[in-house]
Amino acid sequence: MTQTIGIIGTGALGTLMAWHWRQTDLYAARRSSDNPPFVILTGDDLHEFQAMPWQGEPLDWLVVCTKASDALKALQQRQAWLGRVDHLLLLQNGMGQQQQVADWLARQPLAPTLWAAVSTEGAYRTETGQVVYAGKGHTHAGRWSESDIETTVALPPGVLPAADIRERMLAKLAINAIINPLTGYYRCHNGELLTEPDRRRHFERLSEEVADFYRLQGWCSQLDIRQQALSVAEATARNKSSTLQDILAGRPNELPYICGYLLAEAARNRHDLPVTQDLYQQLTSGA
Ligand code: KPL
Repeated sequence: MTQTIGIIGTGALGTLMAWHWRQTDLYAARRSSDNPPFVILTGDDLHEFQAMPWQGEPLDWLVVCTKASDALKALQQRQAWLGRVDHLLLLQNGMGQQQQVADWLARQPLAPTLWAAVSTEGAYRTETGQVVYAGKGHTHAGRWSESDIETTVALPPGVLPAADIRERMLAKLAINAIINPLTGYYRCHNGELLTEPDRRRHFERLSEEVADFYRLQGWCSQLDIRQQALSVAEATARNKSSTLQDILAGRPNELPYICGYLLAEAARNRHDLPVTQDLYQQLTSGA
């Protein structure tokens, strides 16, 4: 049966997901009343397709692809319609917003089940506003509050079930906590963190700090954080990180939900993360 899916947040990742789900009954929740088509470049092909404007129709899935900081506000603005949504999926960088949303949903009379997702798909928006599908990856989703896989719920097309969604999100957070602040600080492409000696030393110090903290917390024990950060920086060498893109565009960045999350966890455990703290202060002061 065709699924009914709504998307909030029509940035690069939201547009890519809309492209994957274009065969479903697809809705886009936008702030303005005009409903422009989605446009995406995959390889050499430019595709244009339309979603219906969401005005509270019943949905199997409402997928939130906004920035982490906008997730709760976006849902609060559509509070009256959430009783008609079966499942809510948060697909964003960072951590902290999932629990904010979970706490808010717990106070609502009729609330969808809450899921979180992490994606290795690559999409970005060019300076001219064009969304480009830059690299195929995988999107995993799991229940936020229960650790078991829900076999009875059909996930949106192409999304894979994950019983360990928090571990997967923490694993991605570790990589974002290394590459994103450093590329923002040096205003450089991901690969340029490795090729210039001062940046590379900074990369090594931050990797060690994040890896030590994860060990202390007992998070992602199977993950070699430094090695993984190296591999991702190499594989995405020509990318501008999402943080750098935000900084260059003068938008608020997601570091409060990346470094800020780690710093809050560290503070709760009376642990210092001086390299993270220093970068975070420099990149968020005045933001
Ligand atoms: O997820 C990313 C981001 O930019 O937010 C990485 C993995 C660092 C790729 O650019």
